[in-house]
Amino acid sequence: PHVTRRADYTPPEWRVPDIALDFDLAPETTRVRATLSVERNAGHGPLRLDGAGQTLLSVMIDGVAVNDWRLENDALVLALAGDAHVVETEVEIAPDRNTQLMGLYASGGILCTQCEAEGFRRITYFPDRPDVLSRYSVRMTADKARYPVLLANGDPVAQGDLDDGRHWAAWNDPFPKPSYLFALVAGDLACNSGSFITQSGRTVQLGIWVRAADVAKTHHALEALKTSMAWDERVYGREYDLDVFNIVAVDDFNFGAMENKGLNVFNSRYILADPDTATDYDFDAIAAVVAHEYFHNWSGNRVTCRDWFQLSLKEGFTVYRDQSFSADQGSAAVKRIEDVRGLRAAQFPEDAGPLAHPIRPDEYQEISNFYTATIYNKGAEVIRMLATMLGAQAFRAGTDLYFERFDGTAATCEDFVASLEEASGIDLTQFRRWYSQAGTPRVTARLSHDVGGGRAVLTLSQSVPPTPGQPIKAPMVLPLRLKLFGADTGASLSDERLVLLEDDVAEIAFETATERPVLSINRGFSAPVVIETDRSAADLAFLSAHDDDPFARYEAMQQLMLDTLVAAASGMQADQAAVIAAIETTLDNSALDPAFIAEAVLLPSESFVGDQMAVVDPEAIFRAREALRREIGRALEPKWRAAYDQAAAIGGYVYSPEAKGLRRMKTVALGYIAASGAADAGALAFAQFEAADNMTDRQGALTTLVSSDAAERVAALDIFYNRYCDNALVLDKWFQAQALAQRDDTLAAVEDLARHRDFTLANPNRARSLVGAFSVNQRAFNAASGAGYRFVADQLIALDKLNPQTAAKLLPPLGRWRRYDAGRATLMRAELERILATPGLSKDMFEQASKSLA
Ligand code: B3K
Ligand code: ZN
Repeated sequence: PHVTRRADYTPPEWRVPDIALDFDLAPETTRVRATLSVERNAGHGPLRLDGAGQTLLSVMIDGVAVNDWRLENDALVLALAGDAHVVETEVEIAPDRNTQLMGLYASGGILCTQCEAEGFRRITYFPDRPDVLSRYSVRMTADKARYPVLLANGDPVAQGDLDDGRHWAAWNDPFPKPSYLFALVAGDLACNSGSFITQSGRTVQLGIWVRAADVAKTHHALEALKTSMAWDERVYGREYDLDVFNIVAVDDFNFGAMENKGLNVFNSRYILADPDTATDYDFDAIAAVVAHEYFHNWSGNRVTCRDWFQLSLKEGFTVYRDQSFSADQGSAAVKRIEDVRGLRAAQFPEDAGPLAHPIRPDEYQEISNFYTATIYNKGAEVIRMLATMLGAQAFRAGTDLYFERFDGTAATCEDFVASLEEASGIDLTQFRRWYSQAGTPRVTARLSHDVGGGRAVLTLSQSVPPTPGQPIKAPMVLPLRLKLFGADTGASLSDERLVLLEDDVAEIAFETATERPVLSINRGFSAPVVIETDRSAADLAFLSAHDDDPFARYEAMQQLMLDTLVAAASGMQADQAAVIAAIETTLDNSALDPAFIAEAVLLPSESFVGDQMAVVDPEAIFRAREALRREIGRALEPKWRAAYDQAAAIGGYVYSPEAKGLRRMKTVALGYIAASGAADAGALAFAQFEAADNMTDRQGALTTLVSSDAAERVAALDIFYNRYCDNALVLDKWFQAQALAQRDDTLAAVEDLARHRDFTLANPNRARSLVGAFSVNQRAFNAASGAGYRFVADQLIALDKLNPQTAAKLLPPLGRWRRYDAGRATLMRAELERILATPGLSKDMFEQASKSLA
């Protein structure tokens, strides 16, 4: 396989300052005429234009048709005599046969594009790399009845009707951009429009384009867009730069959304919402993704990436920006808990497995495989650590300098770090290891206390585990926020300190400790590391009740629960009582936000428990967790019922942080009532399901019922299906709920669902809702028979023929074989081998499967 290496970067030989594109659009055959002004930039080589899959019709150089071109690995190679020329090509492509959903494709009658990372080459011949920046002018012609709306990047310039029932539109984007940010859309779309006045007083026209029937579901997204625009002005001083900003929602999309300049294209699941069809989680995710794509206008578009190894330059930073934005819209503590939970669920396992890579990778076979939780979420944690170390003011000075210095260019991670370094005066030499070393650092913390002397010493040590290609690691810079509390009085024994652990081992002395201190460490999750302490169950329970950092409180409770679950799953004595008492204290604390309580009392996931064990035993973990859930449910049943009734008393649906917290609490309480085995649990859940005036309550009840043996289970699934079978996004929830069900028959049910008439691998959301969800259902996926592995491998082999990118994204769970017993490991490896032996396997799948076996 061809490997691309970061060290091999060379500047482009040719620049393309201007490109004019002329599209004659039709789903079966679209003709694309491209006119490139090219200028030699470096070297003496021919002009090499990337391509993939198109039919080349003609080539002209400086207005003259030529035949002395050649195709080399799909690239069009032209020998050019001088240093500046005009190159014109004409090609044909077939959008409605494009099942990969990269390049120009059709989704439900809409023609749309996806170019990041390397999709533009599937549209026309071009140096398809992010450091070639061009001004684009685009003309589109299409049938007016089928495609009344024609959109592209930038600002609209002109439009007109032709006499054959066709019409045309021209758009211009004045900002030079890389090809991955190109977009066009043609379709029968309706618009929810709005406007935003920027800080300098310019009016921007905003449009969210969807099918006419869906316009009513776009208000939340439009509001989120306006809020994001104001937030980026206020927090980063970044103003929008074009006269229009359009968003289009399509049903078939490989990921969440795409930040094309002035024309974002979204997976409809991150735009469409109303209370009947979208959960609170969906509403929050919509605002976060709208904000994320909008923020890319500066962190990604105005300043873009030099090469794809720098992907985290835009993605890590933009995730950090959207996380901060969301934290500002509601409870920052709950947002942090959710983000850390997501990091631990997706990124920590990646960092601990065969696909581990640094946030700035050194090599790739297929760049699509590197849109990972590491690049995005660990990347965001790295930016967060920088913000913590610099402080708000210096961090802002650093980002200002970065935006100013690199505006209009293709930059590197190094450029970003150097800007922060220069603006703050802080030496980030060692910190840069976060960009080059993979693996989650582990920190051991031991606190010793000298009773007479009133002195405490904290000994910290760090190690970074080996990862593929990186057997030995150097110590990282770990910013750890920490504080001591008195075990007897609960008083703060120290101010919070920010300790930078830079060496393998360090000792920190605290002078003020007269009573026995309890350590609160990595408060706010200030560093993305695993902390190992010897704190007792009593100390953890104490912190879960008294710590003044909400994240640390949550964390203490999680650690207490984890210790109990790992012990139980390993056949050791487990202290259920301490967990139950800590939950009770939390439930009783009326000063706490219900949204926080709901997060704090939830047990860690089965997979997270598995991640703590030397060998994952999925059955034992499931049994231990269910047993603990049952005990928590039983012991505190009156409290769960009281919490439930209190939350249920909120009345009609409102979308507010308070109401969301209560709805969350309601479903968490319902889950514990059901876990207790109470005879009326099924009826209670079904009543919630039937009476719900919103999807959060309805889905919460359904999820509870789906994992139960309640008589109401099948009825609820049928009612849900019949009510929503015409709504693809809600039907995804129906598939997903069953794939995640904690039941003995989940695998069989999922195999049936894969044959359901509404199941299709052609739609990525549907594929993920069944196959993706099932493969994170730890117990069902890891059935000792290997049938879960076989099912997923079968689906991925089939999906790879349609859509390699989406298939390859779903492969990593099969690569976790090192974490399991020999029997399961053998079965998983056999499926990986079978995938690798499949004729015509994509390079996406080849890279993932071969690395997973290594
Ligand atoms: N930049 C896109 C992701 C593109 C993924 C290509 N495989 C969305 C985002 O991160 O905002
Ligand atoms: Zn992004």
